[in-house]
Amino acid sequence: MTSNPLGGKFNLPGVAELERGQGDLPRLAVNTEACQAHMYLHGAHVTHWQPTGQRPVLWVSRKSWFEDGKPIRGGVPVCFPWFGSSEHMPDAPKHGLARLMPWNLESVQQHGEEVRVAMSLRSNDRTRKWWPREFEIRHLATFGDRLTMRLEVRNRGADPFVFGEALHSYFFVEDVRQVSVHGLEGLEYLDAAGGQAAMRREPEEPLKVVEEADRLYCGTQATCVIESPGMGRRIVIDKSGSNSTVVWNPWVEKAQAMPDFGDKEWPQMMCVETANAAEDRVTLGPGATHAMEAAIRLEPYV
Ligand code: TA6
Repeated sequence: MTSNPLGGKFNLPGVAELERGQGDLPRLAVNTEACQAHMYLHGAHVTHWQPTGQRPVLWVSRKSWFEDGKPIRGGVPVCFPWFGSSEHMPDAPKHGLARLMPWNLESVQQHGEEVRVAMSLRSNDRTRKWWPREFEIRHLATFGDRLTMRLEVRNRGADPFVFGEALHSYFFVEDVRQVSVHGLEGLEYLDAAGGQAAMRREPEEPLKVVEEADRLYCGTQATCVIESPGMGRRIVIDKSGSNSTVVWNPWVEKAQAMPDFGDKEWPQMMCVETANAAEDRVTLGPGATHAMEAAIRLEPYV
């Protein structure tokens, strides 16, 4: 058997191996009885998770960049230390810095049918340029018949800091116009679609997306379920340590305006994001750690 020079001590032969992915970027490829998955070191970005016998759960654009300094379009971008635009620096990269740079692979372990991966990012010259704070963020991903993603943020500096974060998850659906999202009924949201932000309230019924949607719901810990009749499944998103949920689909014109998004791809994706954003941003004291987790599983649609 030849050893994988990329993986070294992290390789679990036949189960989890480091390989060159798109754009020649290193990624961990998981292949177990329970699932197949990919996680890039770039952004600690999960791009693929497919439980055995199911179609892929995550969506990635065929036009995505796979390049240092640019975010991957699809999968689960990690947004940190802010969500959306930076409050104080309008020129700073949107959705923070974490999704733009390589993370450190800390460990890969097998526990039964699950593979647990830990990646971390520490404050460095590239992050201090935009955000002069000392931090460490760890992404602990568990790949099995469920996918759990846990972000742990630690303040390594001497002063408190405030941060926003998101697991900006892109789910693969047969047609966004056919799905409904449960868990957001009756909630107030910040509607950012169409350029003019406004507060609105959802009716007391599951959300159906019938036009561009860019909605931030604050103060909610609710589980969300994407009901996808065409694929015969429900995607269940449980969360903890998260008070915000974001729903996004760019629809026709916004999709056309994005260079890394295919013009006709928008019907196949739906973002339901586990986040702490806007008024739910987290204040973290020196030495303290905050954890946010999303746990994703499939159920049959009956
Ligand atoms: O989560 C919704 C959102 O903030 C939208 O406003 C939308 O533009 C999207 O994220 C994608 O952002 P990106 O910077 O990845 O193009």
